[in-house]
Amino acid sequence: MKVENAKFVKDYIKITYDAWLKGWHERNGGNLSYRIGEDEIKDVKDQLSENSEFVPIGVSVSNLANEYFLVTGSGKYMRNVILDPEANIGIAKIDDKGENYKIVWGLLNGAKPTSEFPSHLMSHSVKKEATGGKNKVIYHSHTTNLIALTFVLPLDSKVFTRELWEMATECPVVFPSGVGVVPWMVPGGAAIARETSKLMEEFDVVIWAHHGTFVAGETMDLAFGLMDTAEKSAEILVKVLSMGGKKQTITADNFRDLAKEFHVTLPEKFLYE
Ligand code: 2HA
Ligand code: ZN
Repeated sequence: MKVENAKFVKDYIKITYDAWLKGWHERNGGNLSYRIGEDEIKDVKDQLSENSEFVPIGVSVSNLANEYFLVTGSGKYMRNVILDPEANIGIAKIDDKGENYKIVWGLLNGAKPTSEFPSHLMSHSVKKEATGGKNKVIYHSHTTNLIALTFVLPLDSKVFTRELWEMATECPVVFPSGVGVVPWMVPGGAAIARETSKLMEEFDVVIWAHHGTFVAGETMDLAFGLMDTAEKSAEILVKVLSMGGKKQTITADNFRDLAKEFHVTLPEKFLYE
């Protein structure tokens, strides 16, 4: 099967275009990676060229050895993926130590994976372990309202989680473990990858102060939906703060009632008075 016709590639393209329309991907902002399943890679195996050189990832991810990832190209625009997938995204294969990758499809003319590939792979590594292999997607975007909030709220997971939960009743059900916050760091390297992946052990949403958001999900729909839900909640909070702040809200006890009814566990550390 042609790679472009595989369902996981079509799903990937749909998300990149939907996300562009959301306004989260100015210029080359943001990137998406998908850990391709064994069945899925089998269907396109005859389209892959395995003779490219391995290059260092910059981090070590031994539990991802020999896995294949569909990933955005460095400097490539999310809005262009739909126009020419083979030029803007590619399939990277990890070596048998989890320390190097090579491009086996796409990223034409010597293009490289996103500069955030180390953050994606370290987060995949943590999530693969934590979900028994179920998590497949790591997605980074430049969500306008979540970024705006990092200029006014304390850069504290407890505050961000509670404020976002209060802005929409569905939030604690969609991200019951809360959100993590990474203080401002230089993007694109091993240090921010380590900080992000540490928080991914606890959270599915990690906000990079003054930069953007990382989410993890089992499917493209779940990852995109999670980004969309958190960002929608941030948009409401920006409006509420702009109107002079909360006059009433959802209380800690309201959340406890919600948790019971919806069968989710909400950590007490977020339900402070
Ligand atoms: O791919 O979003 O963080 C461009 C970025 C870097
Ligand atoms: Zn970014």
